[in-house]
Amino acid sequence: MTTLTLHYHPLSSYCHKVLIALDELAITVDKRLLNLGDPAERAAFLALWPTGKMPLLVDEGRPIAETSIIIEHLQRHHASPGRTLIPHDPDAALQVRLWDRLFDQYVMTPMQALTADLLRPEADRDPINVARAREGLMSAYAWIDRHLEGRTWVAADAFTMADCAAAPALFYAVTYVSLAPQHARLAAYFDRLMDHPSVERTLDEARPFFKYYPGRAGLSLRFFDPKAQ
Ligand SMILES: N[C@@H](CCC(=O)N[C@@H](CS)C(=O)NCC(=O)O)C(=O)O
Repeated sequence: MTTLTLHYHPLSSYCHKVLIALDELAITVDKRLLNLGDPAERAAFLALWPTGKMPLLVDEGRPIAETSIIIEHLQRHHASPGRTLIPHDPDAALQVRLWDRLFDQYVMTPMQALTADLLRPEADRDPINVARAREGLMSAYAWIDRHLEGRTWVAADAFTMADCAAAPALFYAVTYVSLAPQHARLAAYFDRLMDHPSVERTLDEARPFFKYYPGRAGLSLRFFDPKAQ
């Protein structure tokens, strides 16, 4: 019987990061769908973890927060034999942590700012913030594209925690700022991520919820067909 509970929402990019990791490490968890729009649920979740950010893993009653820490915890204590997302070599592991951080800070953060702006009433939208977030994504695309020269995965020869971060960050980011022709390596990496089985399964699970995603107009038909809704 699993001792693990994951508080999550199927549309959340950071939740996707952990769901992909769980799939890669072949770990089963009890999933609890969180509705932070419900005041009672939000209050109960804040009592469990004060930042109110999801996902949150609860391991035998102990809250484990922050996606990179959650994945390291899962790797250390629950990974199935032979499954790994963080290399044993300390320097190689540092590269994985670096690229995990880079995707969180420089792709997830501007992407989340663009979603947050869309969720605001029209009068409260902030074009300066939006322009800054879009520029941030364009700049990140350029340096990630350069880094990908000669690489299959972003931080090591194998799929790692950094790719778990990259997949949802890029999946949602391209709905706001598409990849330009000069980002051919990044576009090929994006396709590799989207075709990777753990990513595919995670996105398949989210599919029924994409109709609620504020940036759904930018989703490709592969993931969301407005006519089929
Ligand atoms: N640094 C956090 C970020 C988590 C995060 O931003 N989660 C978003 C969902 S993708 C969230 O909980 N948003 C709800 C809110 O801010 O109220 C992590 O890595 O876990």
